Amino acid sequence: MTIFRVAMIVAVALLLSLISPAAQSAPARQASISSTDFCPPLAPPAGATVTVASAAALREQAYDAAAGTTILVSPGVYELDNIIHVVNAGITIRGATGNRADVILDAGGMLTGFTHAILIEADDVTVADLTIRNAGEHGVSVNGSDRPTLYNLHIFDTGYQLVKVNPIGDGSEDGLLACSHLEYTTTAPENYTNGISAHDAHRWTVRDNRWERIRTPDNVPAPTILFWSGSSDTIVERNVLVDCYQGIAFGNASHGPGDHTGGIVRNNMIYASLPHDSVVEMVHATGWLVAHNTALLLDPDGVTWGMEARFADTQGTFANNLTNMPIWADRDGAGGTLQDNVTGATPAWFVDAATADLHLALTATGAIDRVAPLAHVTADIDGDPRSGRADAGADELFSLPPLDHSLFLPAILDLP
Ligand SMILES: [Ca+2]
Ligand SMILES: [Ca+2]
Ligand SMILES: [Ca+2]
Repeated sequence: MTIFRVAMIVAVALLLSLISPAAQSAPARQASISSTDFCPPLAPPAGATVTVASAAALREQAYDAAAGTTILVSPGVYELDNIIHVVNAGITIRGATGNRADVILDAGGMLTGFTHAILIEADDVTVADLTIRNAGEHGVSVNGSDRPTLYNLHIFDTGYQLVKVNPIGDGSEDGLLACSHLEYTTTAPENYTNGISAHDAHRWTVRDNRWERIRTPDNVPAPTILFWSGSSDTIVERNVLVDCYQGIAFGNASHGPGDHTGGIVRNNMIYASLPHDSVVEMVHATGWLVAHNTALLLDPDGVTWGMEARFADTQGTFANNLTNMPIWADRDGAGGTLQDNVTGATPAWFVDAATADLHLALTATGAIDRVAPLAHVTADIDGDPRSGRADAGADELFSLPPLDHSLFLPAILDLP
């Protein structure tokens, strides 16, 4: 076979792939070439299992069951009769059907109900597949316990933070908050809130959650995802934030140096059409990477920037982010590094900005293939690989490889 014939075959195959129906329809909406499911159902319970169908039984089992017991909660609305307090290691509390809408734990009312719906004071505890609402202060509190798993939850309308990690003992290590929906119906009932506030937390992962309207009545600064008070190595990825006043923060201006160490913020989508502040803040924080996040911010409340690093003790890197507002890398003397960020996005660059779908549209030529891929971000928010030239922001648009000789020339030359 001549080199000419091989080249012709390659060219024809490429042309066919370009005009095939699959290739034409692929970039339409959530253009994903990956089947990655980041939120599969939890594995069936292993070990001792008990099923409960009343608030009292749930509370009693949560407190008294032997370590390692799984408590399956039957479908229904549970008006709690006190805090669900977990004190034995390895307890799992999960909705019996796997559908979080089928089991609703109601703690009585924002600011007026029981302070926590669920209070965890033991290691290796899992809470999954259920809904929590109307806690006086917090939906779930973790008191320095290690390896908590909070999975497939719907937590909304609590008095203070929806999820709280308190600095008890040696802190909370290796926690997971994933695949959950956390929101206020309108706003928090007062100005003291966050989506999650974690003190002295280490190697936590917050991923694949949707956060909506995490904001206060008076629009005071309140990060949606806040790790601080000596926290370290937090990973925040593939979250979608909608109409939250602030976004993701490592450290806080009310604290001092050492408030957060390490950590990665990647592949998150942040959209705000309600008034908002800066949505990624690295404050008294060192060694962080903020990469491949998309932020479309349409009603800035006195800010002229969308992301920031702040104070002279702060160092880290903003890379490959896609926003419509500048990134302030040296606020108050901070040592943030800027690398390949694209800050000129418009709503037209996205599939459906009005519904917070910030996947790239084909028109986003200012973002597509504009940045060098990073070793710490090998896939996008959909699990699509980032190969070749990467796209700025959280989404890698599925597109056919460019007509680049380097892609098929070696195949031709290698043939006998
Ligand atoms: Ca601990
Ligand atoms: Ca690309
Ligand atoms: Ca994608």
